[in-house]
Amino acid sequence: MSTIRTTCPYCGVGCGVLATPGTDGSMTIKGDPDHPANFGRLCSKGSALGETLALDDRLRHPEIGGTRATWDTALDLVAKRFRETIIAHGPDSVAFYVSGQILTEDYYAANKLMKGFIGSANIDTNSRLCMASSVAGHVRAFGADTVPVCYDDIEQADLVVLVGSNLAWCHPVLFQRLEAARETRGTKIVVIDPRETATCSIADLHLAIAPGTDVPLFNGLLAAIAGAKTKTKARKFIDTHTTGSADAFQTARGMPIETIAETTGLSLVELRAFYELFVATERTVTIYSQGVNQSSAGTDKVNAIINCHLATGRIGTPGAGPFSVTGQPNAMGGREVGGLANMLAAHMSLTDAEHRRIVQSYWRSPVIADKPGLKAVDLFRAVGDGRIKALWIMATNPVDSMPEADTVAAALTACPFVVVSDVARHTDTTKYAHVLLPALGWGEKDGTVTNSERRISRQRAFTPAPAEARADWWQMAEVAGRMGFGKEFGWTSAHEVFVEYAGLTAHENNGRRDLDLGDLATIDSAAYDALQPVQWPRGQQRFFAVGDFFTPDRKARFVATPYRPPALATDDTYPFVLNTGRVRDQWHTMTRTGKTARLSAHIAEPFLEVQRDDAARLGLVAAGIAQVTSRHGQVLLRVVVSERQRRGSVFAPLHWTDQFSSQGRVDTLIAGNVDPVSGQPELKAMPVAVAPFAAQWYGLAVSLGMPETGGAAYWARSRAGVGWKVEMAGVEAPVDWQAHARALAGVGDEVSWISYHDAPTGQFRSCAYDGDRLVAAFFAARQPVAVDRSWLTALLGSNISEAVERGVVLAGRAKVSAQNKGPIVCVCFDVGRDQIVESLRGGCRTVVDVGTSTTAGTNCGSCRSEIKRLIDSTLVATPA
Ligand SMILES: Nc1nc2c(c(=O)[nH]1)N[C@H]1C(S)=C(S)[C@@H](COP(=O)(O)OP(=O)(O)OC[C@H]3O[C@@H](n4cnc5c(=O)[nH]c(N)nc54)[C@H](O)[C@@H]3O)O[C@H]1N2
Ligand SMILES: Nc1nc2c(c(=O)[nH]1)N[C@H]1C(S)=C(S)[C@@H](COP(=O)(O)OP(=O)(O)OC[C@H]3O[C@@H](n4cnc5c(=O)[nH]c(N)nc54)[C@H](O)[C@@H]3O)O[C@H]1N2
Ligand code: SF4
Ligand SMILES: [Mo]
Repeated sequence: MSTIRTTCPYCGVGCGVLATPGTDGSMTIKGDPDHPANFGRLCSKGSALGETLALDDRLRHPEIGGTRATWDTALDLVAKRFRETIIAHGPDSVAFYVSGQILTEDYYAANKLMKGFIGSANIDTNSRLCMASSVAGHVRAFGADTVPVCYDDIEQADLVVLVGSNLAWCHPVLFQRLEAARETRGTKIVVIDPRETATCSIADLHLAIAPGTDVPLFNGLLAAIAGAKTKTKARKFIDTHTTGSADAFQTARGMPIETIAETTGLSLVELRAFYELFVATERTVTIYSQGVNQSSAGTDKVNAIINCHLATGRIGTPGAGPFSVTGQPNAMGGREVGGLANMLAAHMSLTDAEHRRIVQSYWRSPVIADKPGLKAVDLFRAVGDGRIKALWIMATNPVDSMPEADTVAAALTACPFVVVSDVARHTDTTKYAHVLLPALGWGEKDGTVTNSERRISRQRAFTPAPAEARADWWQMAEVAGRMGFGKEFGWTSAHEVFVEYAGLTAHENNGRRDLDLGDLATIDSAAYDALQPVQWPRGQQRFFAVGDFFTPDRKARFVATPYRPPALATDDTYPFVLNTGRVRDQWHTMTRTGKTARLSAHIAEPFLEVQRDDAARLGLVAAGIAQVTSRHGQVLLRVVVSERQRRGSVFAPLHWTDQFSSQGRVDTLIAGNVDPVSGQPELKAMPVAVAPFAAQWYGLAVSLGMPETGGAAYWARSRAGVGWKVEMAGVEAPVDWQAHARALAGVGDEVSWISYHDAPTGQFRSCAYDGDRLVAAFFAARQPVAVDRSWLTALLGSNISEAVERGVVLAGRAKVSAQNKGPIVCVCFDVGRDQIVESLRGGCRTVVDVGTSTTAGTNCGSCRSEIKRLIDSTLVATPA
């Protein structure tokens, strides 16, 4: 088989991928040098895609009530239960909850079935947790959900402002493009984020803003712009192409700069430095992401940013504009088809009678939804209180990713009928399904996705589907057919769905709507298969340089944005603000990235990052365990003490689930407070209490088999080397350590154990050998176990015959320091922190030096910002 061109299934950068199957069943993954998103680059997650294709824990067959069923039986049951529920309780008693990770074709099918045939708008998506505030802000300002800029602009800008975006970890290839542009043109970079993130490694200015205070910061900027000697170009843009500036300026001027400083926690010097830089730099791009969107003032934050671009006329020209980067691979495609509960389809509005007529006539549908459906948080509340009685969840894991996650789980328990379409058999959501439908995964499915810059790319199949897995659009179409709508859902291929969708975007359009894919509506199946990445609108990279917005008067709207603090304030009981987000090498709920040892080597546990003084005051020790509680729930997380947090703020990743940890689901803590315009929940500012967890013992187990967790209060399991690793902490120590070690390891009784036990100090160590081969090891202590994890996992599965060496392993100490890698920084070449620090001691001074000496950072480049940070901290500590 030859090389297949496809698109990465992770983030919204939408990198082109070349997949080449080997004769041994392996898959070689490379960046596509011809794809205009990445020009051959891939980040750590993209590079490791070949390792996530293993079929273990795939959902292979439909199941009803946990028992294997045929597709016919399962689909009949879904159709029957949905139909019966609608007949008895009306169309609004059913709902779909879908995802920015399904393809445009899947999304189109789901949206068409719900809004045009069932006749309800109760279809919402995880994009509600992700892009809803950007969508709402765009619609308020531009009259449509239009992204005005493209990736080239990042390279052509002289100033890039990153607001609530950890681009280095979350859009790594865009970060690399920015980094490269900065090398050549000296781009200034400002990062606005309460935390010091990896992205700050290239920042000229980092504004460690108080959580949730972006609106006053940007209001202050707007006032500074208004007060600056007005440039005629900007004045002309405001006068000709916008309305509402007076109101917005007045609101912006309402807060004196001293109050802004106090509110944001920034100094006057910092504020002025930022404002002067912005005012002076014509070519400015403002990139923003979840620090903006996931807020109870998310839509205002978006408009406060857009206001500053309108006021300077910096929009739609090379190197200038507000840029909301999308999270998921098809977040943009979902917005295009209209997958949100408050949209209709193809950038048309539910509340516009003319739009409804256009869509209904095209769909030839019996009904058309005429009012917005329930948005995610309300949707699950309606499931919980019985208003929604049948729910179909597709390609998302709400039991982990929704706020008030335990309430979501309870709602699913109470719901009479839950269907889940997924690729994984075991997730925290599949547990609650009455019917499980196996979906095609990446590399098996076929269709299109749209990236952050409106570029449509093909995902192509290059490997056969496991067992009976079928495409998501096919599942939707089959159920539609069985509900009696077969005529309008008779597609036989993704191509047929795509051209129908493209036709809708062009239907009665005549230039009135931004989204028009008319020229793709007639492509044949061969042209669809060969489709090159295309940006819309065709032949135009940008929007709005000369105004012509999608509002009735074709003018953009300034929106006055008075400051509202986060929905919940801290108090004596819950004195810390919990911020949540992503780590470099994991993707959301880890159903795919958690399968690879390489991606798990970077960060293998759910953690809480705490500022040093806060940690000292709370009695938290580095690598100890913290108990974090809120009004909604409780979690246990590994403590990371750092200088990179603000005082009073703590950070935890969203990724860990019950599949990988004992109590790592951070969304159990978070209240479902939403932005009043977008309905997007506040996921970055939850008051919590933090206390040390009184662990009496800590344990570390590695094993070739999947180790048990032995009932420890805290555990986190990950792939490691050729096997597994479990970290543990507990209150009551096991009575018989040796029996405990055996029970954990899961490697059978045939192995021989070498152990060391020092009861008075609570030290227990034990290694299991099968002949010469190290097959498991268990270390326990009263303090966090101090063993180099990467050294130990590298030994797992290898032959160790010398008594001396076995003694070294049992002692948990690497023999020579060169073997000590420390925590892995570069996952491509398995280079650890200690090796990098060693190379710095050996004279390396730059990221390039370190790369030459250790190979770290020379493949995907995702770790270069961390290497930079190590250089900064190490060289300051040990000057040459
Ligand atoms: N590695 C990896 N990459 C991913 C993903 C993944 O799971 N893993 N997921 C993808 C998806 S779906 C998305 S949506 C994107 C998200 O990409 P990002 O939005 O870049 O990622 P997050 O870590 O969620 O949050 C960004 C930053 O917002 C900051 N922040 C918190 N509160 C505030 C505030 O009040 N103001 C400001 N200015 N900043 C604040 C946080 O400290 C955090 O560093 O990433 C995509 N890329
Ligand atoms: N606290 C907190 N919570 C958050 C966030 C945060 O920053 N903080 N971020 C929010 C954001 S921005 C997002 S996007 C969400 C993400 O949250 P989720 O969408 O819940 O996370 P995923 O793990 O991506 O879930 C995708 C599911 O679909 C399955 N899947 C993968 N491919 C396919 C396919 O082709 N078809 C089907 N049917 N299934 C498939 C996967 O196995 C997995 O179970 O989390 C949100 N929740
Ligand atoms: S930046 Fe990384 S995760 Fe995002 S699309 Fe590119 S390779 Fe995939
Ligand atoms: Mo997202």
